[in-house]
Amino acid sequence: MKITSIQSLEILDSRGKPTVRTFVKLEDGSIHSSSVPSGASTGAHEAVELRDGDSKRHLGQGVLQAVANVNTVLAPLVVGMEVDQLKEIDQKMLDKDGTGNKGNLGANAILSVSQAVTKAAAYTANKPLWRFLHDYYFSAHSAAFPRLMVNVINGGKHANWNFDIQEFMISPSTTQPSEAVRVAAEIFQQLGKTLKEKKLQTLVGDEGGYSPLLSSNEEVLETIKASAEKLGYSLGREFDFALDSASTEFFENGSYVMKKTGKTLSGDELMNYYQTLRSTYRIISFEDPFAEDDWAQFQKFTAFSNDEFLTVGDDLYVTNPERIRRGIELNATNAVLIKLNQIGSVSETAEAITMAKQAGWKVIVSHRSGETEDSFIADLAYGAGADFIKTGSMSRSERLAKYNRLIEIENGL
Ligand code: 2PG
Ligand code: MG
Repeated sequence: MKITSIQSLEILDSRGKPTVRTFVKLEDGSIHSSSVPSGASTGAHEAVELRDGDSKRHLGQGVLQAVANVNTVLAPLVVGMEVDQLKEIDQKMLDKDGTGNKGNLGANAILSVSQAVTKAAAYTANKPLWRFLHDYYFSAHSAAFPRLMVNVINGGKHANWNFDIQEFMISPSTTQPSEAVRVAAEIFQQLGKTLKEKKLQTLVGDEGGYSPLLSSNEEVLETIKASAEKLGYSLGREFDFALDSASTEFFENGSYVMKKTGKTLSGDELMNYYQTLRSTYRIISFEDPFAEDDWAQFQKFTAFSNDEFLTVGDDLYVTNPERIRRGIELNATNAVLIKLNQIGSVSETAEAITMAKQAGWKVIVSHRSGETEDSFIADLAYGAGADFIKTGSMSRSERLAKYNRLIEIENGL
């Protein structure tokens, strides 16, 4: 079926910042839309998120140029094409952009079309999005439910630097979405009660986790653990801990500057600290434990892990197949974080996932800290058979949209 029109809009994300939503219309009159998210702790090597920079509108954060690029440059290119030619459509857009980082037309513009066209193609194939993604890109593996990584305490840039570590996550052991969501939600609710009893804040950060004034990372992990135990859940049995340090954000002149403790650590010292945390709290996954170009430190940590825990590259790889290839050659990590808007098209994202899987790495599909109600990543995580999905806490509807979508898939809806 042919695409008959494409139109884009400036909408707002969960932080109230502009983002792009694109509508694709097909010959039969059906309309399919998708929206793109936006990060705060972004990697330097990410594809370009085009913002207007004009200080009057939205403090320079408007995306009218990206919207115009969809309406006047990408639409004429793609309208008239068969909707199931997804790789060709993506390639046409990349060629038109002509840069390595989508700096010309904007990754936000290109991805919004890429995602909306993918949803339209799923519709014409009469398949749910996850099955379409699976059959088109990931047929070498089976679709499977990911474990959840649920960010119950927010720190770093997402919570005004209450903690140096950006994300304290719990990961329920079960992969059954409704059960995993229940366990995580119960722990989240109990954690809220515990904080209130201690007369601490229960206001939430960008990803829906609490950000109380606790004194240390250890106290955070201890408080979550105690809350879970109150419900009869034990660490290592019903759930594990995972961390995202987002350490690029506190890397200065070759050292890791911990704002909370006032300590400045070398890569090796930070690595030792992680090891101490791991031995006490059984942490199964360390995301961005080191800065985005600190390849050597990643290599050391991964070698040291002996595959007993995950070293995850987020800002390190920015979902870019070229950087992932380098990581595989260097044995820099044993897992990758996947974010569609870091690279800016669905087909390149699929390539990144496939490459990581072939290397035997674990794959974690992720949201951004600025999100919309679009639940594309839930279908992607299941269709690709990703090992984990990371999509925030058990509050804020833009986070729950993804968890709720997994429950729909589980129930065949
Ligand atoms: C991360 C993400 C999502 P942001 O660092 O993994 O949790 O944050 O979208 O701000 O880059
Ligand atoms: Mg991260």
